[in-house]
Amino acid sequence: MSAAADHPYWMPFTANRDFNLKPRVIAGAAGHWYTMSDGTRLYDTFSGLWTSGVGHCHPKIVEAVQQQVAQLDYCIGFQVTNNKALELAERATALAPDGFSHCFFTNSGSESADTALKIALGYHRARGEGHRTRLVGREKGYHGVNFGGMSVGGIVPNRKVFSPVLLPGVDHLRHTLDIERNAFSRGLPAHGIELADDLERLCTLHDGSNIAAVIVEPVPGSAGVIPPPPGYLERLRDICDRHGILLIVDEVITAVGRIGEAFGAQRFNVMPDIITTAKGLTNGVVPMGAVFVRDEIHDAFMNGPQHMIELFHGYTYSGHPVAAAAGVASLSVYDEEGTFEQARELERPFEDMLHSFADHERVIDVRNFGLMGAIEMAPRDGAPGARGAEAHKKCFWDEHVVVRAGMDTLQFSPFLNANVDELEASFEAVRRVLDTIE
Ligand code: PXG
Repeated sequence: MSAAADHPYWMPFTANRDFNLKPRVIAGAAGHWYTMSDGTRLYDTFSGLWTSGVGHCHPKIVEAVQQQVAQLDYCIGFQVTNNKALELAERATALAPDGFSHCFFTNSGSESADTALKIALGYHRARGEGHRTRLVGREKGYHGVNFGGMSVGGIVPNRKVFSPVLLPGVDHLRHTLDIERNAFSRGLPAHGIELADDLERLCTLHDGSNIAAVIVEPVPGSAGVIPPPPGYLERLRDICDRHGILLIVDEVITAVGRIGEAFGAQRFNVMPDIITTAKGLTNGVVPMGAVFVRDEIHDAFMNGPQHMIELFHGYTYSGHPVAAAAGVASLSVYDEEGTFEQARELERPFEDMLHSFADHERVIDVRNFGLMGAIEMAPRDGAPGARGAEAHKKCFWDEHVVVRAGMDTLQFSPFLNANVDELEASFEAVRRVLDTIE
């Protein structure tokens, strides 16, 4: 790909014109490293896009996918299914908290979010509470880019253009990012539990009996890693219980090891009603998501004439056999290699590496939980986002390290089985870049 080339690919969440000036194109990967066509290796500090916990092209997952695609490439998923989808549902629900015996397959986190919202509405209606239609999200929340997830989401640029056509009847809790009170907290920040009471206020305003569900990420990722204050999720759970509201926890990032357990629900010991996942479910190898539901929710649909479809919802590729094979192999690898334990062991060194930036002159906050981390830089005067974009490009071209920048926040999602020395070296590279950018 030559410099300044225009190309037919309109890239997602990308400054396409800027990208075209000097395209960053990956052609291969193995383990913790990407390679470009000219053979240059780059260390991946973001494990794909929070996706590839055990590294790229893991031989066991590659083999499982190769075998599956040769044996059953696709199979209709409506009224017929395939053995791999059944196997993955067994394996995945076995990892889920007690009382989550069913999951619904999707192809992405966005589809998981919209599926969860639809299940919540359908559940209330099936129980004769069809008046519960209101949905509650949170500022800075990210639940993908489909209309449901976008409506409950709280990332302003993602919503701005579509504002008039977002779902009606949606409110947002305030976000919990409070740099003034919580800057440089290690792990959960001390202040902000009272922000959960926003839900109680909405119940007072609308009457709780009109609210179907609340959806939050346990630790918001896209918005720049925002760990909740201790007790915050418990308080949301409690308010939901008092008003009969479902708690949907979006674990597209946090599930399968990113925070050291199969699910954040287990790490935080707060049981949601619905859990959405994607990304690490297949180690990012084939797109797939899954929505896990509590038995009571699933069972509420299992009514009416037996020959009738209970939920008019599904995707052509729900339970795709090749994706399911990647999922089964990934869960096996996590189990055999003790991946979640590895993630837990890496938490402390990772936290130390991140917080070594606390005294850097550009840095205004460092946040972390599990293997999710963020270094927030002060924005350049009059050019918010410029410093982040520059840091990202310099890391890539000068240091051969792939980091993710969201505006002026650098985000880190190390491999769950990262090598401490390699990770450390990548942070040294990031430091060199921060030292040199304006
Ligand atoms: N929910 C959550 C919590 C996510 O993090 C989605 C839903 C949507 O998933 P799909 O598969 O439809 O993209 C996500 C996706 C970032 C970043 O920079 C994170 C995501 C997407 C884009 C950027 O952290 N997460």
